[in-house]
Amino acid sequence: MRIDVVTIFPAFFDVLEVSLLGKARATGLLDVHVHDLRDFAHDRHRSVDDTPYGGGAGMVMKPEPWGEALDAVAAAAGAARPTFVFPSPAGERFVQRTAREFADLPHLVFGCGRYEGIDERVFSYAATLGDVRLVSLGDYVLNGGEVAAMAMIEAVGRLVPGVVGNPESLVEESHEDGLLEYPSYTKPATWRGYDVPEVLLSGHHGRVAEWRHEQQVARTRERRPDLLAE
Ligand code: JEH
Repeated sequence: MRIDVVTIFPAFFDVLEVSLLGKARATGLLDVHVHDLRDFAHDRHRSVDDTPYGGGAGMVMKPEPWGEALDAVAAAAGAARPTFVFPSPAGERFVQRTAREFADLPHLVFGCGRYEGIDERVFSYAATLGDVRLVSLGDYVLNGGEVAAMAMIEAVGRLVPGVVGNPESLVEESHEDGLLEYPSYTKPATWRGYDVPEVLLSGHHGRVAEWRHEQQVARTRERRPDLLAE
């Protein structure tokens, strides 16, 4: 899978080298290219923002550098039409299903906005080059698209076959029952006065499975009742 990122803060993506995905990049499973939007701004100050038409607070990202940047990544990718992903507080929610969908695509381009966002015409233009998705990480306000793009790249990247070391853990995830996970323990059996639940030491696989499921339901009711409603 090829991933391009367009941003005014390329350094945000340096950590991709050290994370779980760093190895996948080294082996060529993930081909990630990060581009500085300012390289596509040609005025003396390499401006990427301007005041909003109609008034209002803050600045909006200018369309011209975005147009050039998107042309460049689309051309570099060749014939196939990429999927442009713009992290946005006004986007559809990014969920595990979205990650699975993106993991099946050959080419993702993440467009990271800053300020109050990107001139709306950029999304219309991108739609002439490929598919366009505006996607939100969640219902809270970030300062830009970079942190959201990073989370999405990690969620998508680990689903690409060969990227995650243990494919068994992915199989387990695909059998998700819509409940929170059960609690996990490892040695020692007693630590600072806290004991591992007796049932886990019992060797009764049936009782362990039953206990874990009860834990899942109880925690889901307590922490995420919205999941039980579905
Ligand atoms: C934020 C891309 C580009 C900040 C505020 C506003 C909210 C009401 N989950 C996410 N949160 N924020 C982003 C995101 C994702 N994905 C995100 C971005 C950009 C993604 C620039 N910014 C900063 C930014 C305007 N407010 C949005 N509104 C619903 C709370 C109030 C207005 C726009 C852009």
